[in-house]
Amino acid sequence: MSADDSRRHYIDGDWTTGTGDETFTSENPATGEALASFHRGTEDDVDRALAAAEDAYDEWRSLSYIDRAEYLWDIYHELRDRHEELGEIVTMECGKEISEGLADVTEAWHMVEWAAGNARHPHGDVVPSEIASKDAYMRRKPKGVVGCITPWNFPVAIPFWHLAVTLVEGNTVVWKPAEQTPWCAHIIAEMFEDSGIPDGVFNLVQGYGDAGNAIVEDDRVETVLFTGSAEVGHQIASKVGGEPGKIAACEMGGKNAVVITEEADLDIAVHSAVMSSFKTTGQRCVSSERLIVHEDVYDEFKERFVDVAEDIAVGDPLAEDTFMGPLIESDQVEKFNRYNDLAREEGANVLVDRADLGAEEIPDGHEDSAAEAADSERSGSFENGHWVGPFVYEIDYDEDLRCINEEVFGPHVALLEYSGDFDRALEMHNSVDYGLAGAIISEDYRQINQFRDEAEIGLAYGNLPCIGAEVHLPFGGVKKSGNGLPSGREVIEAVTERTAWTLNNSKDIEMAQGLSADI
Ligand code: UN1
Repeated sequence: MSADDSRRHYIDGDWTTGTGDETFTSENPATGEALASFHRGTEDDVDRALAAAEDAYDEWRSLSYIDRAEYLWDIYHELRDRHEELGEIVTMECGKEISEGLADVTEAWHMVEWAAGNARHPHGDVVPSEIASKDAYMRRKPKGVVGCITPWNFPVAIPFWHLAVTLVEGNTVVWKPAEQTPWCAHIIAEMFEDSGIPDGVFNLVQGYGDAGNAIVEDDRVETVLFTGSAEVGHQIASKVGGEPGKIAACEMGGKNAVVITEEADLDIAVHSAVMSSFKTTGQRCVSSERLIVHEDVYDEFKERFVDVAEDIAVGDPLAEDTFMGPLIESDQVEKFNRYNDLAREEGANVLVDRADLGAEEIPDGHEDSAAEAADSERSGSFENGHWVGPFVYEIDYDEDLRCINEEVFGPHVALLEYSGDFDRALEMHNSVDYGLAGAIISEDYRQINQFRDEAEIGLAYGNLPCIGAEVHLPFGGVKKSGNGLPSGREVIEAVTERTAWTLNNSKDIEMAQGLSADI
């Protein structure tokens, strides 16, 4: 692949190679094969994109909600029409198994549907004034130019979490997607182009952290939406935090847990724990790496969970019977192995160790797809894939153990036994610095309600896995997991300002709080 063949940035309504001469390649994590090559964005490219977004802003914000939403409805239909093709591309580029690739696209159109649908249900509160002759209400206004930085693990859904509401509300956008999934980003930009959205309203700069940083540091950007690692999110938040009026809404990782009490239905417990820990090969920010289990049910739960983990189907992500695809890249495999070693050093009793799963163990169950045939030569070999299987251990609980406090982002799962009442489970659950997602498995409504009220997390589930949030609910964390909501319905708070509007309908002036209006 030469630089000329590489796919371009989309800036001000044009496809451009940008000012840099470097390119980078998107790879299939299951095979290591190159999928496509892309131009790597520079600070100058970001500068141009921001200038375009700034120029486009006045006209875009002056359109009605309904008119702005029309462009998003076009994209909604395209996402639905191209569901299978896009789902396969998601799977090929980020390695998650095909039902997850398809669900990623479904989640994207759900978000677009919600954002564009709300154009016919404008937000804002009408508030009764304490004075009969006054009308009071709250209006929303767009912020201006919004910078979006998105991760690889939901390469279609999460961009739409950021983009859909932001654009419908009248902001313009410069977007830097993850360097691991530029192909999905490219297709999204093509959809925006096809929708006929005015030039400069939506801009895509492909590339790495330096391009993302240029967005974060630029004064023209009022709001940064970031979803990704805690490390990068905290850097962004501290950079932006010093500037009055500018905000960074960051949604980051977790060290999430499923709590299984002595009152649990163990079928639900095993099912929920397996889904929470192993879907997406443990690479959701909401994935669970801790299972906190009451002593009364511990042995039975352990036996059943271990049985499933021993057999869970790791393999070709395009094959329908696969449960877990590969990890995203070799650095992630190294990190996973490092944390497995650390757990051993910290005293783990290892129950399942399929970490070294070799490529020869990966069944090749997939028929070549249309998308693959069109876009890449399938090597048919999994030798260069980033394969791992589950690593499950039990360890005596100590709140300072690093292996149960630090996020691994892989199928690395600790079983932690507790005794006594539910307060102890909650104490263990809340002892980590993160606070994104968690679940309780119990038939006791008092325990369930206590978990809902006292678990220090933004997304709490009862008798369910702690993954699989719906887009029209708020999505975000507390503590080290988030400082805002760049996701789900609440993104509107980050990308709009509110004006409290009060209008006098009388010829007299009457003040609130009984303040004298005599002059
Ligand atoms: C993520 O974990 O990185 O709640 C996003 C879920 C999905 C989104 C996950 N709707 O599992």
